[in-house]
Amino acid sequence: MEREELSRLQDKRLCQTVERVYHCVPFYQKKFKESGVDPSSFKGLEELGKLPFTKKSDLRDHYPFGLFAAEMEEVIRLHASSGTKGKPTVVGYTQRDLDHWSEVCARAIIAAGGKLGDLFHNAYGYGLFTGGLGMHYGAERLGLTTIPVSGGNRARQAMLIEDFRPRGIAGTPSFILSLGEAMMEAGKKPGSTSLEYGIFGAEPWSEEMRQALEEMWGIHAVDIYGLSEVIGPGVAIECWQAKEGLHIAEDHFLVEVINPDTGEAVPDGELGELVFTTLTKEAMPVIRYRTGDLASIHREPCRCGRTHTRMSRIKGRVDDMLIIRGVNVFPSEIEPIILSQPELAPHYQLMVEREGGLDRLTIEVEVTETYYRSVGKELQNGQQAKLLQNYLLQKLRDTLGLSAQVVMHAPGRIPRSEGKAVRLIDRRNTDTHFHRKNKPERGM
Ligand code: DLL
Repeated sequence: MEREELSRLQDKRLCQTVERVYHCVPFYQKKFKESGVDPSSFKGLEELGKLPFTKKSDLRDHYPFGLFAAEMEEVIRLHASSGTKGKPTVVGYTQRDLDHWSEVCARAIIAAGGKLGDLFHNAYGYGLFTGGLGMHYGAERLGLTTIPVSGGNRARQAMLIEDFRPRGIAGTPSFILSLGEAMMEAGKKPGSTSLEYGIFGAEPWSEEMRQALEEMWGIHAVDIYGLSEVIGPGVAIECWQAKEGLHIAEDHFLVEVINPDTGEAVPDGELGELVFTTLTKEAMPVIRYRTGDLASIHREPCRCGRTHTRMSRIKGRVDDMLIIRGVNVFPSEIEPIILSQPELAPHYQLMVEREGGLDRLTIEVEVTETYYRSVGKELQNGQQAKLLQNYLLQKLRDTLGLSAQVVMHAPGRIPRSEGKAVRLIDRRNTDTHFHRKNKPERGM
């Protein structure tokens, strides 16, 4: 769609959404009145900045259905995300919402290289998590032979891939990586399966991880982004042709990027917090929803021909930034350094502890089988292992200015993910493991 036509459509849909939430959701009515927004004279896109932000805490405060803008008889599906603690965030869908969601997910699969006749192995978790059912309905909408495998049970998944011969696969990058590993352990080659493309997201991952997945499976690996509060997967997707940013389904989701501290818009190309306004949702539209996800956007058309705005990979979440001895770092910045080290496997965990008022970071990494065979029991204290450890520490210092501890483990010692990987273990406020947000069940 040409940009002008798209803007007209967004304008119209924004006004409809503003009317809807004002009349159907007391929370928005109150917020609009406080912000001086009168839907009957609201001018659409040019006045977007006048609308109040919606935060995750607003969803929690109105748990479970307080922000719904449709009668319960019209709401035919619920999903929820577990969040950090306490009650989950609940979202609802009307039949039309499900139709739109299927459409954006179908588009996403096409952008990733999917086509009619494909078998599609869907390893996102089915359940309250949006990943499984979201991609499932998208694949069916496209007419693909959809295999609802869900997460977990790697050996069985490996067998099904060999026997059914799917062309496409979807799942969290960490799970698909460990699935490939399970195949190799069983003496099979993930690189010689029928798979040609993979749709990976729901957790942060890096270019280096893409390379690892593409090499392991011999596929195109593309990044898919989304969040339950906005719809689920399908908010944005890379195209297999360029893999240069994720195309946002802008006819359904209006994007802004703001400075998380001031709430002001940041210029295109600059990193900030993504904010989305849904344009077609009926059951639970959101107005200027602050995602907490950090990315940048750019608006030039892609070489694949798509005209929609693209967003960068997610760099991290606003609340995931670590401050280690005065150095700000996102967990996602550490991944490329680990993955660029051929002696290390692409599995890691970060542990933050507080000691004497200072935060201390320990990076737990795993060595490859080949490397392990060459150093054997000397992994903890041997000369060769020490060299590798020092090299890694030096790289962290040079690239990120970060001082951390590195602990090296034998192959298989870092827990494998079945859904969203738990990369960060935060022990600053508690003795028990407290996983900030990426609880495994969220992505199962
Ligand atoms: O993770 C929806 C989804 C399912 C997206 C399958 C892609 C594929 P939630 O469980 O609500 O929804 O979690 C949303 O996950 O705010 C981001 O922090 C993170 N996230 C999602 N996709 C990506 C991605 C689904 N491609 C939260 N890269 C979001 C980095 C991602 N982070």
